[in-house]
Amino acid sequence: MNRQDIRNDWNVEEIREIYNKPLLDLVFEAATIHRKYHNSSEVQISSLLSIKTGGCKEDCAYCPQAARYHTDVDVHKMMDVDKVLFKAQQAKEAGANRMCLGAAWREVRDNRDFDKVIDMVKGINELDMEVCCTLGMLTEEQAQKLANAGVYAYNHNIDTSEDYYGDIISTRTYNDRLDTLNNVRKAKMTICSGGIIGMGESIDDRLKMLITLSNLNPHPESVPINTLVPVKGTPLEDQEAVPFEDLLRMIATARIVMPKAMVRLSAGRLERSRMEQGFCFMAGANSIFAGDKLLTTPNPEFNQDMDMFSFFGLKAMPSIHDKRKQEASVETSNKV
Ligand code: SAM
Ligand code: DTB
Ligand code: SF4
Repeated sequence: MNRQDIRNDWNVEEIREIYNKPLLDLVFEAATIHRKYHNSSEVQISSLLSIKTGGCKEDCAYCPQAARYHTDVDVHKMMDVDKVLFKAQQAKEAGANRMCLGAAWREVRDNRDFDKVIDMVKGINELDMEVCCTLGMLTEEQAQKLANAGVYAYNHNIDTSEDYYGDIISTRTYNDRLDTLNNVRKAKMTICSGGIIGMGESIDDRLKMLITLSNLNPHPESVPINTLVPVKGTPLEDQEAVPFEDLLRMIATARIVMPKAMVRLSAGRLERSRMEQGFCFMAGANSIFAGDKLLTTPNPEFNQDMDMFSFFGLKAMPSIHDKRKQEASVETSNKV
């Protein structure tokens, strides 16, 4: 490993210089780093499931699930454990080997709903699927409980730069988010943290967000780059669409500054053509959310994504369970 590739001290001038390179030079550099640290023919497929929908107390300006905005989202209480396990089984049969459970909570509370989540996590692990959760803020103890139940990754986005955060959310602070990430790290779950582009922030805000993420030591294992899905009824419903070039530059820059992370091409894929998405995979994206729904908004059909994969010669990445099994079988055959 070249030590200089993995850094926790990027500054805004350096990142700006990378971001503003001639487009094809930028993509080439990102693709080169990508191929050094990853198998570039593999893309992780994660399936998202909203286990508790809408009615959230927070005021995140982008979010269709915030109770204070009038959106078309149907509020739904916590799903039953059996139903979630059934959905996980279906996702597995369709080809996903990672399941991400999302709840419209400000923070986790120590109540029966949290106990249910713990049972869901255990059940999904028994299906040999990797489990990720995104449930809002966590204390150290709650993080430990999730880790003990078998949660592999915790998603908690910082969303934008610290400077712009207050324009988007007022009901919690940037530091609240960072505290939870710290608790996730202490509990030894992997960190999935990224943000959203297209909320009216400047390019520098996007780059500062990448600096905050890359200053985490170690880097987040997974960095979702969402493009805003403007939802009617939210304060950001009329935001302008993000030019493709901006998304591509953002993905490539994230790949260069966090070489080992999984960079996830997250919300907003419906608005991108197959070729545009292919360009993102070239520039270092190596993970997607698949299935016809994100949490509450539409996403490409699973079969359409599988066609796209075969068109580009991509295949689904093995889950952490598959990798552990492969390692165990190599160890056994070495002993024989
Ligand atoms: N309530 C928890 C929280 O806020 O951490 C978990 C669920 S929340 C919906 C997860 C993430 O989805 C947010 O942090 C945000 O980055 C992303 N998100 C929500 N609404 C979005 C939208 N309209 N467009 C793009 N990303 C969105
Ligand atoms: C993430 O970064 N993107 C996903 C996941 N983490 C939980 C959520 C996207 C949500 C898009 C809006 C919706 O479907 O409600
Ligand atoms: Fe609630 Fe999460 Fe939506 Fe914010 S992003 S309103 S915390 S569900």
